[in-house]
Amino acid sequence: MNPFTGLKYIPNTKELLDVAFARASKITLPKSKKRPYVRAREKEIAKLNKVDDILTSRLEEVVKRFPNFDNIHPFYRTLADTVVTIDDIRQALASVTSANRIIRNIIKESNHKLRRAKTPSEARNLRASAYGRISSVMRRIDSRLMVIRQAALEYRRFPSVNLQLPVVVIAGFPNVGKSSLVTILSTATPEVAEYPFTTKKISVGHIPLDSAEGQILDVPGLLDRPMADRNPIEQRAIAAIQYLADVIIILIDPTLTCGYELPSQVALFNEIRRTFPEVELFPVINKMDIASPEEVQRARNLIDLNDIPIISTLTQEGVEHVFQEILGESETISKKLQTLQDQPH
Ligand SMILES: Nc1nc2c(ncn2[C@@H]2O[C@H](COP(=O)(O)OP(=O)(O)OP(=O)(O)O)[C@@H](O)[C@H]2O)c(=O)[nH]1
Ligand SMILES: [Mg+2]
Repeated sequence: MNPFTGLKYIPNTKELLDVAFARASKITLPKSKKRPYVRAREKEIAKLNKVDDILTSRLEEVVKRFPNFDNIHPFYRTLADTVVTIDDIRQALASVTSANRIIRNIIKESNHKLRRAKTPSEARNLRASAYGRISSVMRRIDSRLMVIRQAALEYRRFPSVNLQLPVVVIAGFPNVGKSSLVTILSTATPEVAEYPFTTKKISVGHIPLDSAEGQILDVPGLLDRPMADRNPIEQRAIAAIQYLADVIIILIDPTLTCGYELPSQVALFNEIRRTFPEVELFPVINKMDIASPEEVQRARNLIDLNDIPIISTLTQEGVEHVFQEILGESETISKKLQTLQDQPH
C-alpha cells in the first residue's frame, strides 16, 4: 500500500508567515494595572510565542509526515526517487528542521532581550526585528519547501498495490497497446493514444479471480537499452516488474505501427527474461486485426517460443481467452491464491 497517503498539503513560506504573524497580531492581554512598558514587553513576548507555536509546529509536521525512506517498500522508494530524488528530499527536509531550530533560537534570544526592554517602543522594535530575522530564515528555505510540496503532491498519488494479491504487469515497447489491454481487462481507464510514451505513471486495475481479486498494472513503455540508460519514466515500469510482478505479459506489436522494429521488441523481451528470471513471463502478439500472417510468423520465429498467443485489443479478439489461459498457467498466481485460501479468515 502507498506509504505516502499521510502526506498533506505543504504550505509555502509566505502562507506560513502570513498565518503565524496574523494570529500573533490578534493577541490581546487581559486588563491590568501594570506599567505600560511592562505591558508592552508581555504583549510582544506573547506575540513571539504565538509565532513560535504556529510556525514551528507546522514546520515539524511537514517533516514528521514523511515516512522514513529506509523503512518503506523498495517499490515505493524507487518510485519516489523517479519524482524527486530521495537525496534531494532528505536535504530539503533537513533544511526545514534546521530552519526550525534557528527560528526557535531567534525567539528565545529575542524574548530574553524583551524582558529587559525599557520602553514600549523598544519592545516593539525588538519584536519587529525578530520578525525580520524569522522571515529571512523562512525565505531561505522557500525553494526547499517547494521541492517538498511537489514531491508530496506526486507521492500521494502513487498507486496502491496490495502485495498479498496477485499482480500482473503489462509491459512492452511504447505504443504497442498496453493501456488498451488494461482498459479491456480491468477497472482501470488509462489514457490510450497513438503516440509513444502516453503512459507516464503506473495505474492499477482490478480483476475478479476465482477466489480473490487480482491486480493488473499498466506501466510506461520500455525501450531496448541498458538499465543504466533508462529514464525516470522507464524506471517506474522496471520498479513494477522488479518488485511487484507475479506475472509479466510482454505485448509485442509485429506491425511496426507502434513505430519500433520487431527485433528491438524481441531484444527487450529477452533482456527482461534474463534480468528477472524468477518472474513468469508471457509474450503476447497484439494488433492481429492489421498484422499480416508473415508479420506474425516473423514475430513467432524471432521470439523462438512455441504457441505465442495473438490478440487484438482493438477488436478485443482473443483478449479474454488468452488472458484467462495465462492466469491458469501461472504457478506464482495459483500459489498466491492458495496461500490466501489457507489463511484463517
Ligand atoms: N489496429 C490496432 N491498433 C491498436 C491495437 N491496440 C492498440 N492500438 C492502437 O495503438 C496505439 C497505442 O495504444 P496504447 O494502448 O496507448 O499503447 P501503450 O502501449 O499503452 O502506449 P504507451 O503508453 O505510449 O507506452 C493507439 O492508437 C491504439 O488505438 C490493436 O489491437 N489494433
Ligand atoms: Mg499506455
